[in-house]
Amino acid sequence: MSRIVIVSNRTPGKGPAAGGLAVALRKTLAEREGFWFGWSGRLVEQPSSEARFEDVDGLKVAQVDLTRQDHHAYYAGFSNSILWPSFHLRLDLATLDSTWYEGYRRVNQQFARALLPLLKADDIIWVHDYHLIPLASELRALGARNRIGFYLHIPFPTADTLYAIPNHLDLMRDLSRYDLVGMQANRDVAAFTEFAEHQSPASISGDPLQSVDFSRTEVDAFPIGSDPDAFARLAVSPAATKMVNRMRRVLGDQRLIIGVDRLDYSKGLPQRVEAYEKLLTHDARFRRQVHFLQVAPPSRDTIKEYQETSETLDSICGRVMGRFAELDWQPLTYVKRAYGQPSLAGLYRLARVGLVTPLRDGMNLVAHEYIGSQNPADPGVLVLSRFAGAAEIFDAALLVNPFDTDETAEALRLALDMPLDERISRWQTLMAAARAHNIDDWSRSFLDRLAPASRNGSGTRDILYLASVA
Ligand code: ADQ
Repeated sequence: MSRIVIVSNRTPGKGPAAGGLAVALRKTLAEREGFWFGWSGRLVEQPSSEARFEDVDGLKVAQVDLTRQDHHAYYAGFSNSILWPSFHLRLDLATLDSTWYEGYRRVNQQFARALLPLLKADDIIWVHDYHLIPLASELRALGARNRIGFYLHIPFPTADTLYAIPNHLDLMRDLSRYDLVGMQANRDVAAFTEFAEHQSPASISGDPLQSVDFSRTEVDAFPIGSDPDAFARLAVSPAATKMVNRMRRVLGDQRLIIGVDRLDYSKGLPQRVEAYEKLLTHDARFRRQVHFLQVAPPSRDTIKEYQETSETLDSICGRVMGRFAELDWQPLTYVKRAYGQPSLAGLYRLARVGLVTPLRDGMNLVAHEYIGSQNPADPGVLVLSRFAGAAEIFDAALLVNPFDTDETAEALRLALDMPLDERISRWQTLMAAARAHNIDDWSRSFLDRLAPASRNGSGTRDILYLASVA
C-alpha cells in the first residue's frame, strides 16, 4: 500500500492533540505508513534546506525551519492578511501588500525542495489549506509525479472576489496542478466551478492562451466533521463534570447560551453579542434567567485587524454589562482563553443553546462538537449561521443570517422557549447528520478518491502532465 504524506503549515506537537483534525490525521498515519511534513515552529537566520525527522509521540514528523522575514510574508502576510480575509469575502480587511507574494512562493519552494528527496515514487501526498496552494506546482517543477491532493479548510471565494486577489491567476493555475481538490461544501465547489467554467481570459490576462486548464483536476466537496460519539463520552468524563460543577455554581437556575470560537473577525462575535443584547432588550423575562458564556482565545494577534476585533468585542461586552448587570446578576461571561476538549464538551452539554454564528466559515467544527456533547434526554438547541459550511449538513438547526441581529435574537428566543419534544427530535436529526459526516470517514473518503486506483484512464495523467510542464 502507498505511503501517505500529510503536509500542513504546522506539524502537530507533543501531548494530547488539540483538534479533531490532528487526531484524525494521526489515526490515518497510524494505520498507513507515511509521515507528516511542515514548519517546525522555529525561526532561524538561514532557512533549512533539509527536513529533520522527529518522533512526536510515535508519529513520524519531518520539519523545516523558516527565516523570520519569510515566515512573516508567508504566514501573517500573504496567507492571513490577503488569502484569509478575501476567501471569507472580507476584502475590506485585506492588506494588499505586493511584497508578500514572493515570500509566500519562497516558503512553498522551500517546502518542495526539502520534501522531494523524502518521497518515494508511489507516495500519496495530501496538502492542507491556503498556506500551501502552490506546493503541487513547486513539486511538479522539481519532477514529482506522485498523486497530490489538496484540501481547502476555508470557503472558496466568489468569482468577483477571486479576481480582486493579487496573483489569483497563478493561484488557480497552482490548484490545477493537483489531482484532487477537496472543498468543505457544495457552495465552494459551485464557486470554484463558476470560475473554472466561466473564467474570462480578457479579465484575467488579456491572453486567451493563459486561461487555466482544469481538465486533469478533480474537484469535489468533502465536508469535514468531528467524532460526535467521542464528544458524547467526553461530555460526561470526570474532567467535564468538574468544569460543569464549577459553572453550575455560578449559574444556579439560569439557562446557559454558549459561544466557542477563535477570536477571529470571520466568527461574527460582535454581531452575536449584539443579538444577545437585543434579546435582553426586547424580552425582559430573560433577564436573570439566562447567561451567555463566550469563550474566545486570541488568535493571530500580531495582525491589526485581529487586535481591532478584540477591542470591538471588549467594548460591546462592556456595553451589555453596563446596561444589564446588577449587583447579583451578570448577563455574560467573556473568557479569552483556550480550554481542553473535556472541559469544552462539558460546557457544551450544560448549555441550552449553542450559538454558532460565523459571518462565513469553511465548516465550523464547534457546531459538530456541540451536537455530539448533548444529553439525548434533554438536548440543547443549535443556532447556526446559514453562511457556515455546516449549514448544508445541519438543516435541523435554527438557521440564521448572522448579519441580521434581530433574526438571531428571535432564534435565541425560539431556542430558549423550545419544548423538550421538539428539542429531542431536532437533536436526533442533527446527531444522525454529525455521525454521517464523522472525521474518520472524511479522511478515508478523500484518500480513497486520491488513491491511484481511482484515477480515470490509468497512466495517461502522468504523460499529459509532463506535456504540460515541459
Ligand atoms: P477554525 O476557523 O479554527 O478552523 P472551527 O471549525 O470552529 O474553526 O474549529 C475550531 C476548533 O478549535 C474546534 O475544534 C474547537 O473545539 C477548538 N476551539 C475553539 N475555541 C476553543 C477554546 N477556547 N479552547 C479550546 N479549543 C477551542 C478552520 C476553518 C473552519 C473548519 C476547520 C476544519 O476556518 O471553517 O471547520 O478549519 O476544517
